[in-house]
Amino acid sequence: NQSNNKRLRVIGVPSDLGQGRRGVDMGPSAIRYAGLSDRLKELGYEVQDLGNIDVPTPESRVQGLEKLKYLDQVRVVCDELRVLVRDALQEGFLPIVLGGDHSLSIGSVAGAVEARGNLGCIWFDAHGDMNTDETTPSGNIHGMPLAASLGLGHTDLVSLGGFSPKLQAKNVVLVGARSIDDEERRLIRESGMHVFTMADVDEMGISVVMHKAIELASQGTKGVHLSVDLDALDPMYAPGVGTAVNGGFTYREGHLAMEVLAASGCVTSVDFVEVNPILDLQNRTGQMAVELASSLLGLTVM
Ligand code: HAR
Ligand code: MN
Ligand code: MN
Ligand code: MN
Repeated sequence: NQSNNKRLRVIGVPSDLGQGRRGVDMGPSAIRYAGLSDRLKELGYEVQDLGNIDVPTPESRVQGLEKLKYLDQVRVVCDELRVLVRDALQEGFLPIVLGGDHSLSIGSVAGAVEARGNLGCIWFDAHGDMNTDETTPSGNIHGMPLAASLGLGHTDLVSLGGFSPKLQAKNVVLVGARSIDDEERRLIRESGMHVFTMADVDEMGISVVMHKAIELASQGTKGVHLSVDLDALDPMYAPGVGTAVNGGFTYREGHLAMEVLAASGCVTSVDFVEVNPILDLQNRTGQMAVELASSLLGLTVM
């Protein structure tokens, strides 16, 4: 349980293999430079930073004619991350994974489930990340990690760790969605996973949405993997992302979401992904990731 785990392990994944806009490979540096470790130490945590996984630079690879871009490399990176996340949990740490593009979550989810068993998943994202090799409009694997975790898509992505699916749709909750491809929408509906769109957040308020999300993700599970795509936030607060979509969370909605999660103590592993310092304004998005992590891990005002 998060609330009594005072040991954190940071794992950087400097990958931009899963998407088209270069620069997201510098995300882990940007988040570290915004002061992640110090902030978490101030909250009373022991913080171990493992540094970065080795990720090949696209320029050093020949991109074949295959439909899924850099599939082999993405799989190798995700598999390495799977082992590190699994080991962190087994050694009593809460893993904090820094991205890097969202394809890495195929690995973090796999490792978290391997270590803990049945897990729920809360996925903050403007997008669905529910494309498969058959539905992808782009060939970018960062549009597929949630599908892969639910057992949908290319076998190389689905079979990581030798088991599938990683997650059960009834315990998966997407929050903040506002840009879903038509085919993705069909897959989301057929899967039975839960979605709270930005329209739902507008109607119900983020507090109600989060309480519902936590209940769904926690039902019969041994914890919750939280995956935070910074593009869930409005570009005003997180401009440094490759695929920005207007109409996202305000600063306070983002923080209240984390604060409700903190109070519940349900989160057992977490990713912060898609931070792209090249597109950012003075590391605002890296800073946002650090502040969200602080709220998630229990920064209290009073
Ligand atoms: N749905 C589109 C695709 O599959 C766009 C992917 C979105 N990019 C992300 N994912 N940042 O959250 O290519
Ligand atoms: Mn790179
Ligand atoms: Mn995403
Ligand atoms: Mn996204």
